[in-house]
Amino acid sequence: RFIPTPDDKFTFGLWTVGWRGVDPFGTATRPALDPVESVERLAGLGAYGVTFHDDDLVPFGSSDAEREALVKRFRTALEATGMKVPMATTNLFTHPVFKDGGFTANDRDVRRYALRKTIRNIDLAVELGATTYVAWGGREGAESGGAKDVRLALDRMKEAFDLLGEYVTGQGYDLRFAIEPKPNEPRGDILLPTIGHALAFIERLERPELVGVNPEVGHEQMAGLNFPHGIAQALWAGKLFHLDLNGQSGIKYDQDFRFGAGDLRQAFWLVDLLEDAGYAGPRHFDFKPVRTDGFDGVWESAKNCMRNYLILKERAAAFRADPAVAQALRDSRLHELAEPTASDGLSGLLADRGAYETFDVHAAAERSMAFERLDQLAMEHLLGVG
Ligand code: 3MF
Ligand code: MG
Ligand code: MG
Ligand code: MG
Repeated sequence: RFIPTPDDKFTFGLWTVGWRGVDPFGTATRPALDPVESVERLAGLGAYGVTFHDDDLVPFGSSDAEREALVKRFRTALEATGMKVPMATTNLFTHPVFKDGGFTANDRDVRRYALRKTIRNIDLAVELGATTYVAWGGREGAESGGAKDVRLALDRMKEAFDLLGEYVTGQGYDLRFAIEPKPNEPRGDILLPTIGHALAFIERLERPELVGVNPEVGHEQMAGLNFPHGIAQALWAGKLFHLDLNGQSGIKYDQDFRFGAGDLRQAFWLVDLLEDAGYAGPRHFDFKPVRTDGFDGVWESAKNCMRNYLILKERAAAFRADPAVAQALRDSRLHELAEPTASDGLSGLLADRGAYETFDVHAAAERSMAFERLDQLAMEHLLGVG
């Protein structure tokens, strides 16, 4: 049980299993992983595909010939294993040239370089079959107030996405962008810090239909936000183009635990939501295998990201199928929330004396919402005793 297959559409960033354990206080605890080995191992575990930053596949500064050879090897591994590349992204944060950002760096030449670096990898992403291009603006931000004029930076951010949209449209590419919000780390404050900020920004673009979001569990939780709620709003807006699954315990640094670790109850509601909404995109893991472990822990945690998703999927389905839950949902009047408030229109609402003049406010106030029973049933299903 809980053995994944490619039909489950689980994907992993090359940078996840390939993370060497470098953190702000310590050097690498594991050697580098060959992307080809990652593809083969993940395929063996039942994954659907991999994703990558340009520099994960082709180290920064490689020559054109080196790039060609690396891509060729990678493509051969994809073909041999049947692994897909549904998404790719750009590293605009590691090299010191991006210390003040990529698309919103104060230095104009850095911004132009960031766009060219992105476009170069977009071509490769499309060649490898990707249909989603993620943009995490990790260095788009500041540590101090005067360092960034945020309104101008947003102008430049919009300019970047407008240019990228123009590029993919001109090339006739079947590629959409997904902005990944994060509140802070590595910058003191990052622009487009939450799903909500990103959704509002997207509506100001020239081609809003080309741009959605790539929310990460831990990133919203770093801001103390409820991740399933954010995902629900992204779905409601038709903007959930992709997502990063992982684990996080509250408002801390970006922990990137395997999926299912950290806030388990939000993970349960997230899987319930994705499955109920019929989300058809990849279930993409962006996690960091703990630096205390060797490669045993790397593959163990990769396997368990998928396993935990499948366990939660089964638990959520059991919750939804339970007659006691159906009754509890009725008692909590979820079906009423699905009804329009004024199907009789504004005039009907205004003419309805029962809506106000004769409305029994006290009786309505006394009705229990019965949420405690509903939540306990959810918890018992989550714990496997439901
Ligand atoms: C950082 C992240 C990033 C993004 C990645 C994809 C290194 O906290 O989550 O991972 O997911 O750049 O755009
Ligand atoms: Mg992250
Ligand atoms: Mg994270
Ligand atoms: Mg991420």
